[in-house]
Amino acid sequence: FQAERDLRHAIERQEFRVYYQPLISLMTGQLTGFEALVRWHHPERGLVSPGEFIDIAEETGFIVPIGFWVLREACAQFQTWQDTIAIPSNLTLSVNLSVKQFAQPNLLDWIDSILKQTNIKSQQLKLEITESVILENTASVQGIFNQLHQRKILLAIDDFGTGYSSLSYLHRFPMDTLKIDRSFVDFMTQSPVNLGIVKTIINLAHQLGMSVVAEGIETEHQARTLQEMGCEEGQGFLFSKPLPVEAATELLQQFP
Ligand code: G
Ligand code: G
Ligand code: MN
Ligand code: NA
Repeated sequence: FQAERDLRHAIERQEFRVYYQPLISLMTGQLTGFEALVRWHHPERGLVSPGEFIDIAEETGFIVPIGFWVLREACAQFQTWQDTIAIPSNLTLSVNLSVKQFAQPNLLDWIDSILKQTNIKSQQLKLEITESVILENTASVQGIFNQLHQRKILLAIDDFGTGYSSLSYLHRFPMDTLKIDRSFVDFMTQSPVNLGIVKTIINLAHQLGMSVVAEGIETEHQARTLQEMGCEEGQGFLFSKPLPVEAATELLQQFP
């Protein structure tokens, strides 16, 4: 298995799929949106998860076409759902953007053209960015964030707690949502001190005007604890794994 060699042709050979993981309101239990997560159906290897190829895709730069393919595919699917099922207008679609995509001079044109082609309202699109994006090139990234914010596209900081960003400088960026990394959701239940740390992150995020999503929720206890601390949304195996498009469609059809 040579990921680098095989990645080169994976897009044209239509080997990528987008899976959709539900986000749930911890307050009401309602579906609030989906996160688009790429999967690779390798002809010999079968289903390859991003953990096995995202780093190589980043290093080789293939993440740029892959990332834009995912954005376009997920937006097109969202449009299909809007056209065929009466999905709530406040449902959001979250898509991950890599550092390498941020370095593309035509990033905003790409996003604009995808939104235009698919008729998705900018308020329904949430772009997930890791802390490394902010650390990479603060000045130009700030300009791009401001432009996305002007378009009313939502911005989320992903995997919060695993990198180096601090809440004290996050306030300089127009972030709408902070996603607490799943390692913190585990860590939280290990001691009262750890619980206090997570509580502090949630409170500070709220002070800075951000909503909070907790990732990797696997137990009712974790969900209840986070809900009591004011965390708005959750994502994790307790609610649902990332779903292939057919299963996500079924879920939406059951939506009240
Ligand atoms: O879905 P899974 O938990 O296996 O994803 C593993 C990692 O791959 C996560 O950190 C996730 O953010 C990342 N990932 C999944 N899909 C995409 C994508 O379309 N673009 C980027 N840049 N990262 C993705
Ligand atoms: O880094 P990012 O948040 O984009 O990645 C989300 C990844 O986390 C997905 O690949 C998904 O498969 C994985 N994931 C989602 N929910 C859970 C969970 O409850 N437990 C674990 N272990 N992984 C999860
Ligand atoms: Mn993510
Ligand atoms: Na994450």
